[in-house]
Amino acid sequence: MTSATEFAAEAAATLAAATGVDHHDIALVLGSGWGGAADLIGEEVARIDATDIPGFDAHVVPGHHPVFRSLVTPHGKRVLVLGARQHFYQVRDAAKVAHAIRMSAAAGCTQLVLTNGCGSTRPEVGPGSVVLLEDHINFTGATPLEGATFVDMSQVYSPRLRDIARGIDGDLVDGIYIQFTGPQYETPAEVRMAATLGANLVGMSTVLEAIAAREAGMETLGLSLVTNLAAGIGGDTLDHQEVLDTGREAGPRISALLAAIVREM
Ligand code: 8IG
Repeated sequence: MTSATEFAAEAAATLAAATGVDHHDIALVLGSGWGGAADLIGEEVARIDATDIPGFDAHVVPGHHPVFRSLVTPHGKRVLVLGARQHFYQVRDAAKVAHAIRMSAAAGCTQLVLTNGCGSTRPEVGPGSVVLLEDHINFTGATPLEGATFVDMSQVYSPRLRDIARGIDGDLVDGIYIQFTGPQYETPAEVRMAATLGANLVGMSTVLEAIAAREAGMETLGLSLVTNLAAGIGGDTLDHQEVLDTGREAGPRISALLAAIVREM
């Protein structure tokens, strides 16, 4: 066991004690705009402050709530909702970013849904669009893995889970997500670079978490809500309020989509 795995097991033990639920099946990371989904997925069994769990520092970003919720679906599946994403731009430590994912794996989760809000390089895939991640580019220069940990990354985002999502909404498009470190948004030149490299979604999360999930062997789905056209694509400037507004407007629709997906996982 690595020390990261041991620390995750300690966090999972605290989570189990605090929630009274010793095993979860599915973990959800709810990013910008996705926060309403939990209410549709199942009945809340417990809700705890993330900061009560070892490894989760207190931090606040508008639109993010550092709580963990334990849900039970109508089918009896246990869902762990991670509302406390630690962004790389905050902690500058990929192991901290990965800690919630590793805790989920230690708590029993074999499936993971990573959601985010992001920018789009494709004008035809504009604000309000939901995109299924087919692949990603790690542009952070970091990794949560330590030592000679050669994790296969040839199929990060589960084709089976993507098929389930497409079965629910046949209009979902695929996308390739690039994680920048942030917290500044890109320049137009950086967005052109990202597109040249093959990305069409730009963001500041998800990729480092997906790497940790693959290491843990979790079946992973990635869903992006496009909240803005990437810099230089739309002509307008970018601001956080636009992100929040798009998320709020799309919230009910994307929450229903995510709940339907979780039901079939
Ligand atoms: I929401 O345009 C959101 N997050 N890097 N670029 C990057 N992250 C984002 C963006 C964006 N929009």
